[in-house]
Amino acid sequence: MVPSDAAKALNGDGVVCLRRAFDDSWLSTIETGIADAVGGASTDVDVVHRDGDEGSFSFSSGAWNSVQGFRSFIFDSRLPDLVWSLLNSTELVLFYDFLLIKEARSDTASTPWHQDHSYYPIDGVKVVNSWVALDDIPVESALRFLAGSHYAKTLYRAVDFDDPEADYRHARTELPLPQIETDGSEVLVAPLKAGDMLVWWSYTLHCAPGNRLPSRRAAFSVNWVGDDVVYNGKPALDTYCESSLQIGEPIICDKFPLVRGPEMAMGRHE
Ligand SMILES: O=C(O)CCC(=O)C(=O)O
Repeated sequence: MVPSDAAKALNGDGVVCLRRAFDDSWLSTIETGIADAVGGASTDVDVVHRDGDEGSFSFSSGAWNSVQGFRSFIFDSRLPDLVWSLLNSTELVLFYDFLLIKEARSDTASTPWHQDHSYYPIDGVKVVNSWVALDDIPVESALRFLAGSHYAKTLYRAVDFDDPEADYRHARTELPLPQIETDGSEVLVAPLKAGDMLVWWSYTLHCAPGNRLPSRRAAFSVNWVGDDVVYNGKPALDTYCESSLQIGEPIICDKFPLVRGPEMAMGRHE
């Protein structure tokens, strides 16, 4: 279902771009979900308007259970099969969804360099972010990735998105981020069309500029874990935690459901 070289690119670079992964009809389903989420169905929506910016940026996390459009996209589209085919895992577990809208001219809504994994209370390396562009995104406002930065499985200090110089309250390692872009490392970036999907490992370092363009720049991402992942109970945002989970155990539960796995295969009717 995915180009044969996609897994190779993901494993080598830490990120891969799947062009035209979703058609307009699935994008409309997500847009319906966005209207519901910002209209109150998501209990975890933030709208931020920074002084000096014309546009706001908003985000919502972990809303799939209460937002029908998100749920339908996550469970009924080809998303789980695409991701599962890249994960090299006997299981595919839904971790959380994330909506990020950078309105036109939200100039300062930049995303600092970070690794998603620095924020998670889990151990394991089969953890991916599948990030779907909802608008055409030129290079100017596109995500940047540090090529191969997932490879060493080094976990860097979590940064505070509002103030990259501040200590993040869920920090769990003192290893500071390297000086990216000034040390000659290769930074990957690509312009995207609405419906293109990026998939990257949770250890891959990435960042994005604010949106200086006169049009919206939005994405809906779904984060997944595989069969090597266990809960470690370290402090993290509520979205990533579940108090009933045992340390050292897999995270499968109502909040983080199993979406693909061997025991879900149908038996043959004799
Ligand atoms: O889209 C962006 O600007 C940031 C997305 C991101 O860094 C993430 O989802 O981890």
